[in-house]
Amino acid sequence: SYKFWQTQPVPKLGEKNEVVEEGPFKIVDIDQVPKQPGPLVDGFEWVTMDLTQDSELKEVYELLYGHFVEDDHGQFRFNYSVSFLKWALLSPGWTKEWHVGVRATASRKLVAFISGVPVELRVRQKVLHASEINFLCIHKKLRAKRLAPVLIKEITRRCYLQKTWQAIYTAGVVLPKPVSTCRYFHRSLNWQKLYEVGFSPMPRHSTVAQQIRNYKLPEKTSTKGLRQMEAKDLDAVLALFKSYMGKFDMAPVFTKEEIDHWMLHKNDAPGDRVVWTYVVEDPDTKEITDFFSFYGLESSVIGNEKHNNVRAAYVFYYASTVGLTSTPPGENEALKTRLNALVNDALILAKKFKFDVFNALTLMDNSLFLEQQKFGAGDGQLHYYLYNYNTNTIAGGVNRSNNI
Ligand code: YNC
Ligand code: MG
Repeated sequence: SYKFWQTQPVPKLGEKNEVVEEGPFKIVDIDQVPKQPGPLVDGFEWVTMDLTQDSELKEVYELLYGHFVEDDHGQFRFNYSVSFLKWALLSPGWTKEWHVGVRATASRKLVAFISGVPVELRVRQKVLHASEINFLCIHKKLRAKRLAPVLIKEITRRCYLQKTWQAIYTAGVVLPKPVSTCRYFHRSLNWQKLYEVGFSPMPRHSTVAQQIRNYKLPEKTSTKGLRQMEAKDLDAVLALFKSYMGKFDMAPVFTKEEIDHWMLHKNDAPGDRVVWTYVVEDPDTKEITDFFSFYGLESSVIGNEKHNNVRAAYVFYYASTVGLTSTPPGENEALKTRLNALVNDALILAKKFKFDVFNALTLMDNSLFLEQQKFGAGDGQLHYYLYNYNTNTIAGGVNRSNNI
């Protein structure tokens, strides 16, 4: 019955999809926003985490490692790496006020967390100065005690204090009320391992050998002019990103600094790399005609004899000049051909970097390549939500690092 959510500035679940005038549900008077956090249950206290300190980052890592999102059968749990958390939580414009923890007063143990980072989010023609809320996590021993609403109200207060009146967030659960719902698709890179951990079933009448053959990939990429993105490509990638994202209902509006942050791998230890971005440089004109990116995120495998983790790569952003010449999205043969070539190369590269599976959501132009590249529908859904913004249904979500 959504005791908490029905008090919040979000649409009601049952409401008909009438066309609404898009805008905030409420205008907040900053003078009415409490300057101090609300009360917490006895024995616990609010803390602002300093994630520039490796020790505090490690505490968030440990909390999520043991208690963050699992699949429906409790077989897998996301294992966000320390470098991933740095990437996701210390993005341009970050503020430590939005890295909110709850500690047990006596032991100092971190038992809950919620975070936000700023994002300029375009919803159709309007650009919202929003926060992106992620990594809400409560220790398993403190579940079902109505702590989640307390955390959500606290991050809301802290967003309001920074004059941020809207937020975007995603969840696997249904809440009032999704603006968009996407499905997960998975493309096996290491079928045998996925089979052994219980992620991929053996299709009827198939064999291990047949499955391996089915997912076999060429050794080398095929797109002429494909190479890793470098700092010198920032302006070109930003321009391509801007024009390509223009065809979708909802998308972040990135600055050059944000493209730099989200696309360009910064020097972590080799095993800690988070994001891979490739560009296509036309051999004749030297023009950057396309780019694609993917990020890496492990899941822990719970209780398997042979394997501890599954290494997944996730389709992140991409753009192609091919896709700019015709509309509407989803009806473009030339783009379909191009994206299939690019994604096939992405699969080859991800395989080379030892990923076991390549994941994608049903958003952007992904429907143009999912089937041909042998992605299969998963059982997971991802719902997209906007806080304090009434909007008509949006086709496709927005691809962010919080696709959970
Ligand atoms: C969820 N994922 O419906 P009602 S996603 C939001 N997002 O409220 P309790 C959620 N709300 O129905 P528990 C939610 N899951 O009574 C549950 N709820 O209105 C609602 N799991 O609270 C739920 N991380 O404390 C109910 O439940 C109320 O102890 C129940 O805690 C929930 O990061 C949770 O899946 C999820 O750690 C913290 O189960 C816990 O079960 C847990 O009794 C594993 O809560 C990890 C996990 C969630 C990942 C994510 C996005 C979060 C978005 C939060 C909403 C942000 C709103 C915008 C704020 C800024 C505004 C501005 C400006
Ligand atoms: Mg609770």
